[in-house]
Amino acid sequence: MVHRGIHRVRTDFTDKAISPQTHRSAETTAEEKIRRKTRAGKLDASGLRFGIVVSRFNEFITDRLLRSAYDGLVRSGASEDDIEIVRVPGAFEIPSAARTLAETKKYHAIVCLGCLIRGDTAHYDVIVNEVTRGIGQSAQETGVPHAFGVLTCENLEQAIDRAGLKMGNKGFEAALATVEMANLKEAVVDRSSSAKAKTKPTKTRPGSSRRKRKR
Ligand code: INI
Repeated sequence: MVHRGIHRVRTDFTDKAISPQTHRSAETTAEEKIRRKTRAGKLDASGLRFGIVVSRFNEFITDRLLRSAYDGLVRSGASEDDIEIVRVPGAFEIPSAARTLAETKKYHAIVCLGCLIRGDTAHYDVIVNEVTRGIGQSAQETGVPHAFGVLTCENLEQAIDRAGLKMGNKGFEAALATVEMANLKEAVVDRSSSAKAKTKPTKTRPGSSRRKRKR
């Protein structure tokens, strides 16, 4: 209702459907429902085993990616004994080494690190496509999460920026992505097996040497 140009603010909410409190609690309920239904992997690497595949080409950059990825895993709780590092000549060789590691089923996740710089090679695009496809294919066909920490840059400056300068460190990001995805897989597998068995699930571990995660 308007009184001489003054909009009266309604405070006598009797209609519960539109009161701000009701609206807010409906929103909270929806958020709460979504939150409860959502699965996301924790950033907890304790008890998980990781393979890191790192290429030697552009070593000045890939060494920085490696150090940061290693740091990311350890700081997330991974034991240094549970991290295996494999070196390959160039980015092109990353997918096959990653697949070899993944197929052993000893690792919960694989971190792939490399650096491709367009200026260095005429066949840059071919290698980029092959590496991307190969890593994705290895992840999908083995069921082991792989992180893509392969820089694809126009020039050396861009690579430096992504290996610890202006753009953070993609090695660190890749490491955290594997931790999250390994935990997500565990959460989803636990959930589906518990739905089938209707009993409390036990944690699944790749390989025969399972061990309980430290809590
Ligand atoms: N490998 C890289 O990791 N980065 C590059 O920029 C690169 N360039 O520029 O050629 C590169 N080439 C090597 C390639 O990955 C293979 O190791 C090589 O072709 C042998 O198979």
